[in-house]
Amino acid sequence: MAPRKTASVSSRKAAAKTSKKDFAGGTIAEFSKEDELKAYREMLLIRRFEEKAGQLYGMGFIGGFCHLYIGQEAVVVGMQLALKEGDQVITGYRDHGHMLACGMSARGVMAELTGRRGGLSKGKGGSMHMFSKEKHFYGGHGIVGAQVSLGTGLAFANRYRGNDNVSLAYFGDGAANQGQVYESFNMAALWKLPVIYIVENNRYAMGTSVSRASAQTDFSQRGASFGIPGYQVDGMDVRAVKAAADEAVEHCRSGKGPIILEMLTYRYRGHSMSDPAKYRSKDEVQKMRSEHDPIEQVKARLVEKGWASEDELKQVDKEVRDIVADSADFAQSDPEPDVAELYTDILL
Ligand SMILES: Cc1ncc(C[n+]2csc(CCOP(=O)(O)OP(=O)(O)O)c2C)c(N)n1
Ligand SMILES: [Mg+2]
Repeated sequence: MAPRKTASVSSRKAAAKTSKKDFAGGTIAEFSKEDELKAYREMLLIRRFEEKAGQLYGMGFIGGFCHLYIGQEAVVVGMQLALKEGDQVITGYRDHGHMLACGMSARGVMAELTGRRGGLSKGKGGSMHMFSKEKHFYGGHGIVGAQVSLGTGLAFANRYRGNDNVSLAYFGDGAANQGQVYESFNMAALWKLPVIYIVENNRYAMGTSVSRASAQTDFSQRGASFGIPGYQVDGMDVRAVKAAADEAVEHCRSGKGPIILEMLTYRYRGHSMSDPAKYRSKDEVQKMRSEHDPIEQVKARLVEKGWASEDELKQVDKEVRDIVADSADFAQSDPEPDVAELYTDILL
């Protein structure tokens, strides 16, 4: 993956045009049978978990907001494959996939969605506010763009402590227009902080398409004026994400400062559960699903190479469904937090 030139505006525009058109990718990582199976299982877990969360929401078990990650699974799964113990992850409110990819339990996430005691924030945070110190997951943030400054702070802490951990700050195409993103870019570049900025460009911010909201739609180049390199990545292909992640992690660990990865991805569901999705056609969604689905791509490769039969993959699906069903049962039967919990975990 060669760095894209950042010198000329016209070359940037040309590059953006080509890669946006068809997800024409950069490097593709070589995946062994084990890699493919692992990616398949992890992406499927997120997909099935989100489908179940959607159902529970519809049944009235989940209050407040709930933003599903369906369609974007390859991004977190591919990135996570490049990390080592101690690397940190932070994101916005579309966060269930990130938590599962970090190894947080399906039970803990689902029970938080239903506001139960066994939830990762003891049932007091809900969908947008979950954390795990143990898994180095720092939320779960409802304020668009806030996680970018916080993720930069995590990188600062790593630098200050002299370890070689990196932090991953995920944010959306809409969040990329927030002012604090650029204040963070400036500091990260100035102090060469080990942070990977991952723009999950799913083409919409609520109901507003990227082209309606952004003057410069090639988000990989948003750090150009700070000298931060950036790449566009096929965020629907877990191998492309892994390849980009490997290079980005190496860049940060070796002290070269921040880097931006723009993931070209797509969300199949509405912005949140109450989105009628009138801003795009059903055909657009269907086309993405049938031509670019991240899970179907892995499945097709596994079958084509003879690495797994349809039956073996059905068995994986069953195991994943069992984990999700167990989490849903737990999330409905676990008690709500005690009223006294209203007075704990708060700063006065
Ligand atoms: C500071 C702030 N402004 C506005 C909102 C309302 N809001 C919530 S999500 C959202 C869109 C963000 O879209 P994007 O960054 O593309 O992320 P996506 O939902 O596509 O994952 C907006 C404007 C908010 N939560 N915080
Ligand atoms: Mg978006």
